[in-house]
Amino acid sequence: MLKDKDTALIVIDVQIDFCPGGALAVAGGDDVVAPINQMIDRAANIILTQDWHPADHASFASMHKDKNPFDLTEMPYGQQVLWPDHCVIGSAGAEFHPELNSHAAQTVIRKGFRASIDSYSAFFENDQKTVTGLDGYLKARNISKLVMCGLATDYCVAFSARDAVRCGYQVEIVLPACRAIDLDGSLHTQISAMKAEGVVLREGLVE
Ligand code: VGL
Ligand code: ZN
Repeated sequence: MLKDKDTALIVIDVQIDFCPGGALAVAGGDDVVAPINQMIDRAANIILTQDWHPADHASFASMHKDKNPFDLTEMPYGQQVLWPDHCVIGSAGAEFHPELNSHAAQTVIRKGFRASIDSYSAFFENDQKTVTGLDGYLKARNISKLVMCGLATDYCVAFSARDAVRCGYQVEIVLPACRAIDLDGSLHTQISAMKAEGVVLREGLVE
């Protein structure tokens, strides 16, 4: 499947800040690198996403008086989790994991670069209106099937996969190449939503 011209491997946010020792470390985050590199070696089309925030990003708890990381707040577009400062544009933590074969990427989609809007999904920012351009890029290249993996299962991977279904793609996520944050049951919630909406959850790597 990964060798097919109409299929793309989408690698979500495999960045230093989401790996152990990083600012928003996901447990086992670096375990995804080896299986993802294996799939990169087989894939005809490879796209990476990169979480990419200005230092004054509204999703950072540090920007809100009396708030702590992982608290909730209301944004004009709805509820938003407040995060520790992470993936700041140009910082070491925003770089891809050094062992990820990032040079194989044909394009890199950066997201979350507007100070006032967070962006979990690779397609739409959290206002669910502002586009990243990924849908146009994929449609222009006649890519209709997506294999997704990376960090974090229950935030950027799930939001990307669910938006991809809404945009008309056939979508699989590769669970052994994903790791979750799991905040207040978010992993269970997102797995259920993905299944209900038609995302295929794979327990093994994709050939
Ligand atoms: C992510 C929280 C904040 C992710 C990005 O990549 O899942 N999560 N920014
Ligand atoms: Zn972020």
